[in-house]
Amino acid sequence: MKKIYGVCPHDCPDTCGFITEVENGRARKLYANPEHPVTDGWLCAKVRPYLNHVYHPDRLQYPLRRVGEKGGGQWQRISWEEAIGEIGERWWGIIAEYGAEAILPYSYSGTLGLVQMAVSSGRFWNRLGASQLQRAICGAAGEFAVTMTLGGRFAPPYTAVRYSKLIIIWGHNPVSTAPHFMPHLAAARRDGCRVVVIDPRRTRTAKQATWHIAPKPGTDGALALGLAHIIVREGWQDEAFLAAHTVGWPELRRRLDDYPSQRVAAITGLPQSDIEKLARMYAQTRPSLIKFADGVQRNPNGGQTVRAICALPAITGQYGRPGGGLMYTASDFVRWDGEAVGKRSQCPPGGRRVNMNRLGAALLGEVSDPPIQSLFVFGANPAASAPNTGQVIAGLRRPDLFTVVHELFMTDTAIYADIVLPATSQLEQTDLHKAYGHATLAYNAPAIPPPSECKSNWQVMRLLVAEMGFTEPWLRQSADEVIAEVLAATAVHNPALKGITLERLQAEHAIPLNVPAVPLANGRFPTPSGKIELYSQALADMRLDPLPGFAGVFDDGGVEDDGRFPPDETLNLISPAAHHFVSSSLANQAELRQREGEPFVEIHPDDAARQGIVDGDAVMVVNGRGQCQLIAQVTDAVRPGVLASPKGYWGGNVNQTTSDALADMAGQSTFHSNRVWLRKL
Ligand SMILES: Nc1nc2c(c(=O)[nH]1)N[C@H]1C(S)=C(S)[C@@H](COP(=O)(O)OP(=O)(O)OC[C@H]3O[C@@H](n4cnc5c(=O)[nH]c(N)nc54)[C@H](O)[C@@H]3O)O[C@H]1N2
Ligand SMILES: Nc1nc2c(c(=O)[nH]1)N[C@H]1C(S)=C(S)[C@@H](COP(=O)(O)OP(=O)(O)OC[C@H]3O[C@@H](n4cnc5c(=O)[nH]c(N)nc54)[C@H](O)[C@@H]3O)O[C@H]1N2
Ligand code: SF4
Ligand SMILES: [Mo]
Repeated sequence: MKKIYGVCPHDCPDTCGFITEVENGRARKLYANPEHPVTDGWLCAKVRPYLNHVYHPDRLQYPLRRVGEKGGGQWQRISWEEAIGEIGERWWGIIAEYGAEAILPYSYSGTLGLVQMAVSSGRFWNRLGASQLQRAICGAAGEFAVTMTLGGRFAPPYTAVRYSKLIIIWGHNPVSTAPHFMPHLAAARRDGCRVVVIDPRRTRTAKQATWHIAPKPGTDGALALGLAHIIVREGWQDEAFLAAHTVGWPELRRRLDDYPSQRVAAITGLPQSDIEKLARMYAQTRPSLIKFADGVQRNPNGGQTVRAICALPAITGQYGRPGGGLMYTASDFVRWDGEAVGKRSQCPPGGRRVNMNRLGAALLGEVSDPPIQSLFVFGANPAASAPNTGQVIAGLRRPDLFTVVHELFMTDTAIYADIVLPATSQLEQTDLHKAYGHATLAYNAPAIPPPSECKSNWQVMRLLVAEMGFTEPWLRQSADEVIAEVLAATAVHNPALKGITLERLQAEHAIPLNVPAVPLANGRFPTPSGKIELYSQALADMRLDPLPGFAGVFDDGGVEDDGRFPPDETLNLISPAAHHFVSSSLANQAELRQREGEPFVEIHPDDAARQGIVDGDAVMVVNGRGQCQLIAQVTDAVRPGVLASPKGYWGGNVNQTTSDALADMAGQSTFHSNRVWLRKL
């Protein structure tokens, strides 16, 4: 019996360490690494039964070539040589006719590993001169807004909440999406810390809160500015902190005149008294922490919403205080050396950027000169997880598009491929993971041999490298060589990595980074001015509003004004994280799918009554983009006018209806700003 140390590869801030017990090449048990500082000996409900995922009978085993129509489901087994040879032949033809930019790689969150995601999405494609993917589906606006305001993303550790007296969890559902934060929150509550959750839906997290506040979706920017307005009206702001550590306070202060609580109540749909009460509570309780993730910024006003939220701890002087400030992500304690990851300087000029949120439109002609003639998907499932999937699927059906999908399973996307390649699971590959929820680095050693003919992303890249005739040594390294090189290159300019080597990671498995326990405590913010930029000249230069603001939220539902969609029956469908899946990953596990239940939609009793809908009815959510059949759950867990249905189900989900419009910053997705109509079936 061998014990192999690994890392959970999924898109989750906790990035747990786990141990696989292996006997005769077969994994017998998988459980939490008891020594991992954040995992603390337990795994979430999704990953506890992970061996069912690894040994799932539906795992793809061999390369496949489509026979018959696209999406027809008929396949022929081929060898790797044939598969790679066919890809090369098609690509040479496309490159000769259109240039390499006609090839688009599409990868995102199947794994968050350095080698199997970051480097596999960079080096080969840069060398090829392919189109670049603008990776904006998840938190682009929030990341950009935090960086423009504070200079980077430096969340305190989960343990910091032991000092907090008030925690506002804003548009974030950590019970499901950051489970290892919850024991720390529970301990803080036992010590008398109050917990406020701001979410249009009574989530699992909201159920554990002292107070749940349910604004209309997308209006949080106005709420944050309204809170600031009250704080200033009452003179509760920390002028000394503002003077020492911010730029643009006078300008922002004037902007706040536009957000009196009466107006904010009308925008957010909250009682004015609740807004007043929250402002008092936030300003008068110290230390106070605001924790948010990316759900709150998936709307047209997402970037400015996050700017407005970031202003609050500045106005109350809470940055840099133990238990105070902002807990977003810890991603910027280490940023991998870009040149080591992507080798840009040794490649042809970068290809044009294609926004992943516009995949359907791009495939259908929005991107031309050259048109996209080949799509290579790995570690992603856009036919289920991208917005406006009707368009994505219409694009994938294009007869002249050559699509390759590298996957563990025959996903909603893979069924439209010309060539399907079988991928390894995390237990069968080597990788290095930094977490986005905490400052730990962890090494994933392969525990078992790949089943049949499965290959890792990096192995496939190396096959493509050979096929395309590239000879650079950095395209031919082993996974460990890649890790050692990127670590060393990053450590040169980042003291957080001091003394951390590949050898140490292999021996110790998970190593905490050398970072301060209380980030930003020295009062230096890595912005151009060295201060918190309430007013951002950089944003002004980009012709964006330099001050946090609220521009409103609107989605037309993609409808024509043809009478089928009465305006007064509009509902806003939000589609948050499922408890038992990670996006569409793991949603094909029978046990997890059963626990999540049949695809459902939460409907407020008032909205249900208007349509004669009762609990358990089959209903349709529909708009001009598409439709999706769901089971009605009639519940006051959502506010009137709001529907909620989890993301990630296979076989046609709510993304048939979601919008592929982009938000105010960084090309961000706007999933939660989705106007739909409800029909009883
Ligand atoms: N179990 C599980 N865990 C996951 C994932 C998963 O799919 N399942 N996905 C992972 C990924 S990819 C990510 S990015 C993170 C996301 O982590 P979170 O941001 O915590 O997850 P979401 O459910 O997307 O959004 C959080 C909450 O925002 C609420 N919300 C939606 N619109 C608004 C709004 O306008 N205002 C406010 N105040 N609230 C709003 C939703 O109701 C939801 O409860 O989670 C990761 N972890
Ligand atoms: N309606 C709605 N939709 C959303 C969201 C929302 O809030 N609402 N949230 C969005 C967010 S935050 C995100 S991050 C995206 C996520 O969207 P995607 O990044 O597309 O994530 P998944 O749908 O989980 O698909 C990941 C796929 O990668 C495969 N995979 C896993 N490991 C590997 C590997 O090592 N190699 C290869 N080749 N494949 C692998 C898995 O089998 C899985 O099919 O979804 C977005 N979609
Ligand atoms: S999904 Fe998150 S909580 Fe679950 S094992 Fe992976 S990292 Fe840990
Ligand atoms: Mo995400």
